Amino acid sequence: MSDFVLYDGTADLRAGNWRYGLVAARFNAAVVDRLLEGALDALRRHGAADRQLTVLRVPGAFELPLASLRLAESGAVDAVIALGCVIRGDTPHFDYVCAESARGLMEAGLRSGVPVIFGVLTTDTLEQAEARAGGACGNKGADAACAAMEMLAVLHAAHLD
Ligand code: INI
Repeated sequence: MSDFVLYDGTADLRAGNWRYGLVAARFNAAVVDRLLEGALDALRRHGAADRQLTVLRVPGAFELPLASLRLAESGAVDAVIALGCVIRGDTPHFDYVCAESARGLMEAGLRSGVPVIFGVLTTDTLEQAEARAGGACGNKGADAACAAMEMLAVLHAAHLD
């Protein structure tokens, strides 16, 4: 028997009454659309109604942080799920786009105090991205939605919201 206090947001995962903001890049839309579908499907399967869901489309992964921060600070949502896809083959500035997207999304979460989930694929090839957007490796959009629900649940259970 352990004496520590455990808060685990994965127990009985559900969307609850929380409001979710989904910010999705248009760049590599064929992949990101599938991430968005996966995220929406996961939220609905866990009980979310459409009135709890707000979707923003932005140009690319580089624009995800600002839109996520504004949405998080607006008070309109309880968690933000940022979705994008950066493919190394597409651009010499792959590393900048990935790094700034990740850094900016982390900053958006820390500055706003609202969970901001990193649902951005960073792959070498289109095939690797497709595999993670509803293919052989699952759907990272659905995983990101589950991470948002888990964060809200664990912060609430631990009286940190
Ligand atoms: N944006 C992406 O989301 N994925 C990419 O692979 C990508 N590539 O390859 O360049 C990309 N670039 C656009 C970038 O996110 C900005 O929208 C653009 O630089 C304008 O600020």
